[in-house]
Amino acid sequence: MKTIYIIISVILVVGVGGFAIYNSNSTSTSDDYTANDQISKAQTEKLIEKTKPTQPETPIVEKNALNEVVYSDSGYSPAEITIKKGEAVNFINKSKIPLWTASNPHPQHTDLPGFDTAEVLNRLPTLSENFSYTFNKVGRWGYHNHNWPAHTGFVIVK
Ligand SMILES: [Cu+2]
Repeated sequence: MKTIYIIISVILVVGVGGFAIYNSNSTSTSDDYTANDQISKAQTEKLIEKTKPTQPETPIVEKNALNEVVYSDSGYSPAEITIKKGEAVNFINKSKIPLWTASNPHPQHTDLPGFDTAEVLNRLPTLSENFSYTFNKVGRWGYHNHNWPAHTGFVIVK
């Protein structure tokens, strides 16, 4: 008879204890679930970030970068610009005289034939007229304003 009481009390202890453990586990499990859920979202975002194709963000820059040289009464700025082959340079005229950008040497313009505002426009450049030239030949090209040859610059094409 005593044995039955012992068995029953053992069952009760185990049962109550087990229920208590189950309860505490289920509470913490739901907390853990939320935490895990947030972590897994963050991890998923990281994974998505990592698995993104590693292409350059702006491949357009390669070919169509805005290479700008401003010409003022004090000359070309920047006086030296480095670009990639196939890119264009925009010469912006903010001076008081017409800008006739042309390849060195002055006055022949033969270092880079064709790099000559008047030749490209097939007329003389007018006042405050801008000029864009695409460089398809690698090199260090010196140029000047044909209307003011002391003002010079370089385009380095790589
Ligand atoms: Cu010249």
